[in-house]
Amino acid sequence: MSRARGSNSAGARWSGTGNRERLVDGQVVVEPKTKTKTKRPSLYRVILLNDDYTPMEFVVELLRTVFHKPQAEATRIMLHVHQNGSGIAGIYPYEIAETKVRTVEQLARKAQHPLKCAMEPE
Ligand code: TYC
Repeated sequence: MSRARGSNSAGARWSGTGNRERLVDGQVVVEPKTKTKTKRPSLYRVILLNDDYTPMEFVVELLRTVFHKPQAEATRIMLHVHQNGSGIAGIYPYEIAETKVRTVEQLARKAQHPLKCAMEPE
């Protein structure tokens, strides 16, 4: 429905089709609504995988430096991975999660540890 702009008896403005309408040859033309709503990014879990060789201190250090976990939480996550086979290092939007995975694997490779890391949709 297209309405002219105006105000009600209480003085409140009502916009109807907002500022999307114009007159063309005496006809009211309403532009289609353009999408302006923002969407929250979908999130991904970054998963650390256990192995038999990567030193515990190395994993804790990664959790502190790459995932910004405090010492106690980093230790807790590392032990969880050690005991359960895998665990969540953090939850991030896609591109950030991707960068964390790459950073972990680069640092592990450089230190010659077999540590593996993955990401999965939250
Ligand atoms: N299991 C390793 C060890 O006993 C420690 C470890 C923990 C390795 C977590 C990887 O993601 C990992 N040294």
